[in-house]
Amino acid sequence: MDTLNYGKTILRDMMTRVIPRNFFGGPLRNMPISEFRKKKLLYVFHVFFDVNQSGTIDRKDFELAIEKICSLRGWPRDSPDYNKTFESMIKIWEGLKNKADSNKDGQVSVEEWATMWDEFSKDSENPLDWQVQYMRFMFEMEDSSGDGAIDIDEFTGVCSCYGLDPQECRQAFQKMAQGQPSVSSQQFEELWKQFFISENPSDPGNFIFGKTSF
Ligand SMILES: [Ca+2]
Ligand SMILES: [Ca+2]
Repeated sequence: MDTLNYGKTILRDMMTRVIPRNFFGGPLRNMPISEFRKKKLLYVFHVFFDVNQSGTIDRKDFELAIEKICSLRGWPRDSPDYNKTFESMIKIWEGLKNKADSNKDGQVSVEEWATMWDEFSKDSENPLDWQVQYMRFMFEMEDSSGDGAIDIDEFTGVCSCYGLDPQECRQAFQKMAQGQPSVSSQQFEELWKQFFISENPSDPGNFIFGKTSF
């Protein structure tokens, strides 16, 4: 290999390490959604839904998430809490698949995912059933003490079980709760909607999934 080609190879190698995968538009480049909202949608897709990192969401991801959540809580297989979690999660998956899997291949792709949330952003007062079920499920999972509010430790416990840095989760909670010690279910609902529709990076709802910036 001559020096020029060697230089090109090194440069290409460096570029692929330094430039983020979505720099040139990524999988959603043809969609009329702002870059800020695309980043948020892809983040939730990859971190909270595509648990086995296959590039799509399907039932296997939900089965893995059930195991993750139940082991975090210390709920053994076939215990009532395990079975309740299993039923809720599978119902959420069925609801998501029925609404988002438009080509009916049993997988929800990044494009199908973003299309569905873009529709939500245009009519957030009328969410889909699975979206409401998932939001409530997340709230109940985070509210491990069951007192109707989420505090910083509860929030950090759940978010970090999805592989997030606990320190960043704590900062995200503080930004989301805006100085309050806890977030009620009603506040959670408003913050949740804001995550999916907000175009303003300083809105508190942007931090509801444990990340401090996009
Ligand atoms: Ca997957
Ligand atoms: Ca599909």
